[in-house]
Amino acid sequence: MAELKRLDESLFTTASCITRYPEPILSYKDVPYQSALTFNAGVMKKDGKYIMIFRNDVGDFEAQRLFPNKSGSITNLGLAFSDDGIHWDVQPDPCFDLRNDEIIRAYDPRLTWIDDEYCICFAVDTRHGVCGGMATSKDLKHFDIKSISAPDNRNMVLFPEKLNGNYVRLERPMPVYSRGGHFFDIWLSESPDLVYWGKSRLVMGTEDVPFCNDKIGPGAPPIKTDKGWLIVFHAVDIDPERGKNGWEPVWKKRYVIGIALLDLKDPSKVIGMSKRPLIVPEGFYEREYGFRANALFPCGMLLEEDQTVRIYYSAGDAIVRMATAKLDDLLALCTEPRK
Ligand code: BMA
Repeated sequence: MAELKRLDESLFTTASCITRYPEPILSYKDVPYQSALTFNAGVMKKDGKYIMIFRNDVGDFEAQRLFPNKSGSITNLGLAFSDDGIHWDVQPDPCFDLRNDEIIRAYDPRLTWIDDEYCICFAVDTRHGVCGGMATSKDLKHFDIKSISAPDNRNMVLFPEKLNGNYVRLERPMPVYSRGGHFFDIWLSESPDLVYWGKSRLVMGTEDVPFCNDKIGPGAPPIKTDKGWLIVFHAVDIDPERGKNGWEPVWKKRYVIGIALLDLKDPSKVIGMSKRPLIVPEGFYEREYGFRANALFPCGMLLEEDQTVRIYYSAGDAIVRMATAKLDDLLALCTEPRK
């Protein structure tokens, strides 16, 4: 494995334009069926209502805390609705579960509204590798699986409109032979029909991100602005000195949230990126609580009428959180050096 880049620790502060909602907005306590960890939630807004699909790891919260990795590994996806995007009404049953002899779990959903239907992107652990899947739905009850990629690939997010006649997604393949083992970058692919994907090209390499020495991955479906497509992504750094960190016996990684701007016409071109993280783990829920402390993972982002952006992200692989910022401040972070 290639040597790890040493990172400047002073980069790791949260941007001052970010305001966190103080409490988790979803935890296992909100779920009316078996649940231990609720996280990595795709969120969108339609007709004034907020819609969330979240990853639900089944088990017992206390057992997970005391015996991580030993208390079962069943995952399904839950569905929740909300009038304010903060208080959620979780539906009585999970909405999505692909388990069979080959598929171990579908997880980490992202939600996009396109062509008058929902499109959900998800990761799939199979017995022969990790894949990225996409499905459409009119009612979030019945899903039409459009594609499941070859391994290893995941973290797919779909743009909310076609560009030059094609659907466009960001994705994160995992090249283990050719990139030194652990440098995984953000790519873009196009499709005429959500089934066949091609014209793949690199968007952003890990080496472009000063607060990463491991991997990056797309976070939420992009938001269209006058200046470009606004994206959030997760960026990971490894410190071999880190030991136990959360409930897992060993966890040497930290996941932070980054922000960038992509060209409106050709979103494989990065036209701006904050050289510092947007959000880093802070406070009890992000640094102490949960399965894997110091792991922030964004899967949802939406723009309100008053130009506030909401970012939905998970902490500790255990809860969903929400933070807000003004759109103009986020755009400025992508194009101007931060003080
Ligand atoms: C990633 C995925 C996510 C998870 C994150 C942090 O590699 O497995 O599902 O939230 O790690 O543990």
